[in-house]
This record gives sequence, C-alpha cells and structure tokens, in this order.
Amino acid sequence: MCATCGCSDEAGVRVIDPESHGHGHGHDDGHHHLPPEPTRTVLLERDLLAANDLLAEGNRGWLAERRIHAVNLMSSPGSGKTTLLERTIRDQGGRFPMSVVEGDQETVFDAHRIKATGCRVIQVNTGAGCHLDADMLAKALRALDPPVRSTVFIENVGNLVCPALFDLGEGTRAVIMSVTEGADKPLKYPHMFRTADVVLLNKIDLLPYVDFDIDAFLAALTQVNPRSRVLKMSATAGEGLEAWYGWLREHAGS
Ligand SMILES: Nc1nc2c(ncn2[C@@H]2O[C@H](COP(=O)(O)OP(=O)(O)OP(=O)(O)O)[C@@H](O)[C@H]2O)c(=O)[nH]1
Ligand SMILES: [Mg+2]
Repeated sequence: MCATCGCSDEAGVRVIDPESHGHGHGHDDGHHHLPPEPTRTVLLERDLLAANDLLAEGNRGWLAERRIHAVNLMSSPGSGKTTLLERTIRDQGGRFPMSVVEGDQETVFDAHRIKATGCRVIQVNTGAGCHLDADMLAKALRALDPPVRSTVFIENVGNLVCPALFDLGEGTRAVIMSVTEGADKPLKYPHMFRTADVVLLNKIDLLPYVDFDIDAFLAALTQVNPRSRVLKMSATAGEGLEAWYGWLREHAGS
C-alpha cells in the first residue's frame, strides 16, 4: 500500500523476465481489495515507510558491495524515460555495462523496447500500485543479477508523487521533466524534485512550439532543490545528451 494515496497492493505485483515471457499484457489476480480503514492510516504509513527504509538499506549494501551505480529514474508518464534509456544504451552501452529494471503498472512494453537494444532487462508490474518499493527492487535485482561495477537504471512507474517517497536503496535519483509539462511542476510536486540529484529537462526540441519559460522553471527548481544539477536535452534529437553521459560516467562504479 502506498503511504500517500493508499494504492495497493502486493498481491498484484509481478516481477517479469521478458526473456521468458513473450506476451505484452499482465493479468488480473482476481482479488478485490478494500481501501484501508482511515483511523489506521497514519500508523500504517509510518510502519510501511520504516519497513521500506530497512529493505532499501539492504539494497544499498548489496549494490555497494558490487560497486553498482543504481539510478532511480522518475517522471510523469510519457516524459521520455524509456526513450532516454534506449538512446543511452545504444550510444553508451559499449563504453560501460548497463542493465535495466522497468517499472510499470501493467504490460512488458517498455521491457521489450529495452530488450530490443540488446540490454538485459527485468520488468516489474506493480498491479494497482503507483510506485516501485525497496522489496520489489530487491527481487528484481536478484533476477537481473547485474555485473560488478555496472550501472543499473531503474525506470520507476510514471508518477510525479508517490515514487519520491520510497527509498529503493538507489545511488542517485534522476527526475525527468519534459517542456510540455509546464514550468511550475517543481513547486507543485516538491517532494519529487527535492530529492533529485539531477533533473533532466527533456523534449527541448519542442521549445519553439510550446509555451515553456525556462527561467521560471529554473527559479522554481532552485526554490525546492538548489543543489540539483539540471541537464537540458532531447532524447529523440540527441541534443544535450553528452552532458548526461558525462554525468553517468562520473558516477559509474562509484
Ligand atoms: N519531441 C520529443 N519527443 C520525445 C522525446 N523523448 C521522448 N519523446 C516521446 O515521448 C513519448 C513518450 O516517451 P516514453 O519514453 O515512452 O516515455 P516514458 O516516460 O517512458 O513513459 P511511461 O513509461 O509511460 O511513464 C514517445 O512518443 C517519445 O517518442 C524528446 O526528447 N522529444
Ligand atoms: Mg517508459
């Protein structure tokens, strides 16, 4: 269950290796779950996040032992997470080893896109859940078995709210925002932007066609997170990607 919106649940969560599952649709587990009792919500939230934090520490240790850099990639649906990963793997896959954990509520669409690049990938379907949690990542990492000194990208469920609350034990957090989403998003979704190590402003090729005030966006971001790096890019046109690749190289194996 999610601490903020009460979305659930573990029964709907599936860890899928697309190497052994060809079809693109998940299935209903057949269970119908009632919303939590309001009086118990606060206690449940605290317990849930504490339990998650413990598992996240376990992941952090597991990753550190192997000198693996895990990047938690978060954004609204459709900001360009998978497109950026496809491009990054194609451009940089030969320079340092990478693998991917894909998080979506349903389908293995994104895992198949990553698999088409030749990169190792594990899909996690969260069912009714709107974020990945540390337990899901622990299971996915065991299935993925990434090599030492590699980079693991974790594409979180498209959602600017709940994923920010759940520590996965990742090394860094990258938040993608596209110029079509509006310059006010850091102020409206501060939790997401506050914990970002790097903010990727994507789809800048669309700037001539949309009303997006970059200065206002940077001012809003500075207000909630003055320490974050900002990289402007177009995952489709390729503009600005060298800085992203440089950032990844800086963190690889660290
Ligand atoms: N113009 C433009 N389109 C882009 C860019 N990056 C991604 N897109 C398009 O945006 C759409 C969504 O991209 P995805 O990579 O699937 O987005 P996502 O964040 O992985 O989406 P979810 O997994 O559903 O949350 C696709 O049609 C992409 O081609 C970009 O830099 N410029
Ligand atoms: Mg995606």
